[in-house]
Amino acid sequence: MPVDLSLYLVTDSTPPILKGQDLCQVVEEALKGGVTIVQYRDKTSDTGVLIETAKKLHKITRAYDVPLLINDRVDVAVAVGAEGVHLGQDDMNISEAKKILPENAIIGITVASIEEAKKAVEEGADYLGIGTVYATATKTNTKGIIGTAGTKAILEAISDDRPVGTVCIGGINQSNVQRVLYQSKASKKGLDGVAVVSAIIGAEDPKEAATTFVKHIRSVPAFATTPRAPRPDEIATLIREVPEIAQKVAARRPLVHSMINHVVANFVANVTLAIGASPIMSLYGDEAADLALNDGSLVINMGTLNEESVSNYLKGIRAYNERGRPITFDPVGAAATYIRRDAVKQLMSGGYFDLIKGNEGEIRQVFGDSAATQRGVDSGPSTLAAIEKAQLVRNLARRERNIVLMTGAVDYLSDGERILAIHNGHGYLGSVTGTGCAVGAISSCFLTVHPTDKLLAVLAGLLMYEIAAENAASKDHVHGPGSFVPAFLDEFSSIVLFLLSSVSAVIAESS
Ligand code: 3NM
Ligand code: MG
Repeated sequence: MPVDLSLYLVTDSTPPILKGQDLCQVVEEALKGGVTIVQYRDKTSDTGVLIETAKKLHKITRAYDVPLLINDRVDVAVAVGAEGVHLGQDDMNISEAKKILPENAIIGITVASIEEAKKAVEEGADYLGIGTVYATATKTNTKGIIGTAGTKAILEAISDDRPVGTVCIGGINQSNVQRVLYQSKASKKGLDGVAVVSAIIGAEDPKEAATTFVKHIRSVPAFATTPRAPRPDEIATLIREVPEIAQKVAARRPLVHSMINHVVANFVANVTLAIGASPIMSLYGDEAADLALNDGSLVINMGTLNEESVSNYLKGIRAYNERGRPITFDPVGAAATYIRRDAVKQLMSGGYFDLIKGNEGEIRQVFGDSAATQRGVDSGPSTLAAIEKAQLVRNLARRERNIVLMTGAVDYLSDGERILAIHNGHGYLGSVTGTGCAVGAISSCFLTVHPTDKLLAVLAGLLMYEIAAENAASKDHVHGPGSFVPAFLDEFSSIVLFLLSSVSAVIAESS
């Protein structure tokens, strides 16, 4: 009978996580909430205590018809008649464990690399625990953080081998679980489930925590999208669809919540108004839950990072992911400093971004290219050839199952299937601060009104923006970046006014 790995609870006996609660009680609550398999993991207790606790746990798990596995200690599993074991790379190997355990015992093993995974599959493991996905306080002596990208690489490497179960482990919580499962499904073989310690064992209410996990695991994430294969006349078709999307923004006036740097906040708020949307500039994470109730989206722009920024952004990500509202991530200066590189890692593991937008250095850093460098937050000289840029945005979008926009003299946009190179814009955009950041806010508006084709949504916003810049730059009274800014805002809002008047014309015609 196949084992249901969808919500795999791993116990932890350390006092800080258990907060003085009784382990058996916590496990029973979690089972009530819908945990599908339990691993008793206790690295410190003596054998007598291990057996005694395992017996108690087994009585409980059996009442819920859920398998109990024992971490590491094959002897304890045999002594209590548990359904199986979970082995680490330094524990007894699979063939030795098989000699001791009953024939139908479940054997799982921790793997951190493709080599370990391949070997475990060959040796007959029933499932793999892939990790460490995200940094976690629960286990610090891990081999390394592999992220969703490393998880996906392992899944892909074993996809044509003998079928085995797969779960991932390390830092999985209610904010990132949907994203982790969703992104794993970009591989031929997606994950069967997630393994969780602290997000259930350490929860205020373990039953409720498990119930919420089950809800997230079973439902299609609100941000789910299917990249569209190019149609025969894709470019022309997309361009034809652009004005309608722009009209939708002007007609709906979505809210754009910008967690943005203080250098460009004023300019970005003005551009947001000019497009016909409502801006709110708030860096206060606790406000995000309320703001996410609106018809709107979030922009995270880490241009002026400080020691509180990341925790505020994470609150924002959680609130908007939970509501299924779009999030745009603008990793400003991502490669410039250690602090920023670390912030990118934390934010990328904090939830799902519908759009990642950045310059070449930033996108390379987010992709994990160690050669990425940045002197400051402005875009440095380009070092990639056009084809490499196109591949980079496509590969990142494919990996993250989202949209990636890499800005530059030519902008590259991809949803993992289609790749567009956009040549519009004007040199003045590069001489005024905030013009790149404003693209994040614009894109967010467009994602809000047109979630069904996110690539088209971002394209529509970008084209409108860059064509407004071209028109503004061609005005007689525009001589440089100073006179360009007001002309650009004028041009932008007059395009929007034009679109709005044609919306009412369409409504009038059809009524
Ligand atoms: N094994 P939490 S990470 C038990 O990488 C364990 O093999 C890991 O705890 C591995 O859900 C881990 O609290 C702890 O982050 C996971
Ligand atoms: Mg072990």
